[in-house]
Amino acid sequence: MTHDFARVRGRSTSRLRGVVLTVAAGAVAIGAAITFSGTADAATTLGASAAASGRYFGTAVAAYKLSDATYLGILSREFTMVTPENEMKWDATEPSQNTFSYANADRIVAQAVSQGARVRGHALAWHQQQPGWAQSLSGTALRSAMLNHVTQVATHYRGQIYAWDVVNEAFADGGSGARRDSNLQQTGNDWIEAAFRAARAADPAAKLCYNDYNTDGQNAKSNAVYAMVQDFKTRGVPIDCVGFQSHFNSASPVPSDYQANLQRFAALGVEVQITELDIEGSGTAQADSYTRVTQACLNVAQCAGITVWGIRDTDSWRASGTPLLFDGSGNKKAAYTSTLNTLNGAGTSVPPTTTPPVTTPPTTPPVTTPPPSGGACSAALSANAWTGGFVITVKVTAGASAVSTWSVALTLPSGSALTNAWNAQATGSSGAVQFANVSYNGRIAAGGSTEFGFQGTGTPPTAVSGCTASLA
Ligand code: G2I
Repeated sequence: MTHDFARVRGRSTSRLRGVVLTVAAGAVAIGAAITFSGTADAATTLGASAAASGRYFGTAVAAYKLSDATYLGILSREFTMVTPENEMKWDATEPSQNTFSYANADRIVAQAVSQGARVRGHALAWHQQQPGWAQSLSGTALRSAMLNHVTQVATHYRGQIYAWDVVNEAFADGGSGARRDSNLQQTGNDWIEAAFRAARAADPAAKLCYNDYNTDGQNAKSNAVYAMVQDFKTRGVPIDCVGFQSHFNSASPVPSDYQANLQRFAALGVEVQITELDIEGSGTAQADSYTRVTQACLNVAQCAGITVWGIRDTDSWRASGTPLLFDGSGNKKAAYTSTLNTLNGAGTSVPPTTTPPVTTPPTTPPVTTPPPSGGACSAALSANAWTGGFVITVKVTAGASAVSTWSVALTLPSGSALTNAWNAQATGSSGAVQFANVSYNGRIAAGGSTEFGFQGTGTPPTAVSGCTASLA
């Protein structure tokens, strides 16, 4: 099977640098008068710049390139979300029926964890890159095999995935608005919702996305996806996000209604994500297109982040179109600079509203601890909990001065355990735990904020016990 994009796609300067102030939640402990001037520097990496508005900036990653020092250097410096380019696909993870192969995907997940990035899982059910044994199945046998695949893979990565592309590219191109005719579609029109239900049961904390291409503007195909998402929301089929691949070139430029299209999906109550961005071209034209896409995401509160489909042009699935942000030598292109600058203009944009990734209503209402005024930093916690587990988002806010490092302390209830964290380095997994900044989010401008999160089993904590920071 081939992929047809041809048609539509086509400082503050402080004299007290290093001073550490500790502020207990709800109680202010601040030293004598400290004076500051100036404002924080703009962030200098894609990930840090996106984090300033609560978003991520990701890339597709190939496991076999992790031994390339240039590649690994850019990956770990710039990106806060990682998508395995091929390693989580059906042919890679289940080469023989019921025999699972996770080594390459696990390497990518381990790299993501080591650099404090999150992972987008891609993809559980797709008509392409199916193993031969699945291609030869049909009907009930294929349906069962597909659902078993979804269950097994989502279970293997339970608690480690920010969002799964549960179903990829299930709609036909062109004006029909029909489902793509595939072996999966032939198992019955309800195959998509069956896949989403299986994924939710296997990993209740992962956001579940539908992902497609040629749906980046309003057209017959995106209208059909829209109708499906609306229907799923109405009937309670678990779906949390829609991925817009955003593969662009001169034949298929960034649609004029790109932002409006993202916004209309967001209005359905799903998060929107730009999942596979690449834009063929060079120079200013390419840079301007990247600006448009980036600004569109920043302008839509529910746009959680942007993932580019590879690091250097030479890493791209369509390398000849030089569609990425770094050249073959790993140098930053004009498109990189325009993207970074656009992200850095985002300081005042509204952070995305997150959809609770849970099937059952939260058993613990969101709890916040009031930010202590005048402290070095404060931290506010919100919880989404379900029977047996929870996801916590913590907003760390700098006080009247910029900070360069921070740490948040809290105590997990007895019997609860931390399973993983993102945008922070965790110490401890039960009882008293601490979360320190990672390389790209230590610096917070005066009055600014950043977010990190963690996941655990048992019952959620309801408050932070303190926030400590070094002044910048
Ligand atoms: O086609 C671009 C993307 C469209 N949306 C879904 C994505 O999953 C898709 O990614 C591409 C990968 O970038 C390619 O790397 O999916 C292709 C397969 O449909 C990937 O190509 C495959 C080649 O077809 C294989 O021959 C090769 O063994 O990559 C494999 C690993 O390099």
